[in-house]
Amino acid sequence: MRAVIDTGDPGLEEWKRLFGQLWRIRAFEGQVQTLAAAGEVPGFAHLSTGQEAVAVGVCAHLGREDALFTSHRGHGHVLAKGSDARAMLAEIIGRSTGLCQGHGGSMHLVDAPNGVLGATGVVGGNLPLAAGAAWAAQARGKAAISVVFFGDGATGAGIFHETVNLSVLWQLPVLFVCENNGYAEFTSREEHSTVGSVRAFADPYGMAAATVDGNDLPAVFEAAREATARVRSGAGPYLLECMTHRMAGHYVGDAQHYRSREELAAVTAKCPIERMKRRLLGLAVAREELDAIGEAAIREMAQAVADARAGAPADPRMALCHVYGAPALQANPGAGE
Ligand SMILES: Cc1ncc(C[n+]2csc(CCOP(=O)(O)OP(=O)(O)O)c2C)c(N)n1
Ligand SMILES: [Mg+2]
Repeated sequence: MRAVIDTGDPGLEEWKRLFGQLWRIRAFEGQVQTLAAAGEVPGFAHLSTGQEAVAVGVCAHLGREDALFTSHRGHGHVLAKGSDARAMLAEIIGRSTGLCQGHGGSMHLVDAPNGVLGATGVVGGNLPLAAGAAWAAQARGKAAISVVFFGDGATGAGIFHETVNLSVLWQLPVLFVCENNGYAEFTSREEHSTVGSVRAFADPYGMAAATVDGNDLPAVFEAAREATARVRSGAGPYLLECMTHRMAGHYVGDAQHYRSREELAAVTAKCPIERMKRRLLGLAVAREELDAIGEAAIREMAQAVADARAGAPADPRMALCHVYGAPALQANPGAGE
């Protein structure tokens, strides 16, 4: 933690708060896992267990006015940005009290008043949207920046390269945060790409970039502090590659036959929460205080599930509202025959 304390250290109370944020994401997704296993989550649920330090370390530097875009693995990012856990859970289990009135679900969380302009299940689909929001901020002369979280697999999509090229050309205020967990679904990075480091993709485009240990909260915090400050200053886009590991399967229910027991044990040993706990213990924070922070997060999320469940189910008659098509087209396709 020393290096961080020397440069922009937010102080012990803030580190404890951020440790609590790691726990809030872990506890939130623990609830999602239980709900999904019980069949209460329509569609797939992808957990970010093991990757929480990226969400917390980056979002610590964002305000509500900054735009955030995320992927199919986005619960942690949205929570760390400050969205309401109850409304998120209600969305995930299809309640009308959800962030999107239950129309979007786990992979399509949107909370515009909080700057969460969207999650998407289309791998790489969030990248040009983030550049668009950055372009809008630039055109309006606003200080806000745009941040997009995506996986290493998304860099195989052409749209990643198109977006980076234009972002550098137009010097857009966009921060690309790649969570490099070494897998795209069930395929390891070695099996699907000849380019090991995602950071290397920045060089030919002349984009500033850094790679950081994504399981080390203070390291991510410091790297993101530099990256966001640079993007805010008008110096153009930035790529922050966070090396991390997903401790769970690709989705809830993935038996992970493609990973050895040894690999899973090694990944579990790198848990970002345990790591931060050791750091804080080293700074003489009492074990009891840290345990209480985790327990409070678990209680908060259990209550959030109860609150979410109390909401009315999304009304199927509303399914075609808030879409681009005119309501008349949705009412009765057979009319006029
Ligand atoms: C355009 C598109 N192609 C394929 C898929 C199927 N798919 C869902 S997740 C995924 C892997 C994504 O890997 P990565 O970007 O590394 O994210 P991670 O799941 O590791 O967080 C794929 C190929 C999709 N959703 N969208
Ligand atoms: Mg990946």
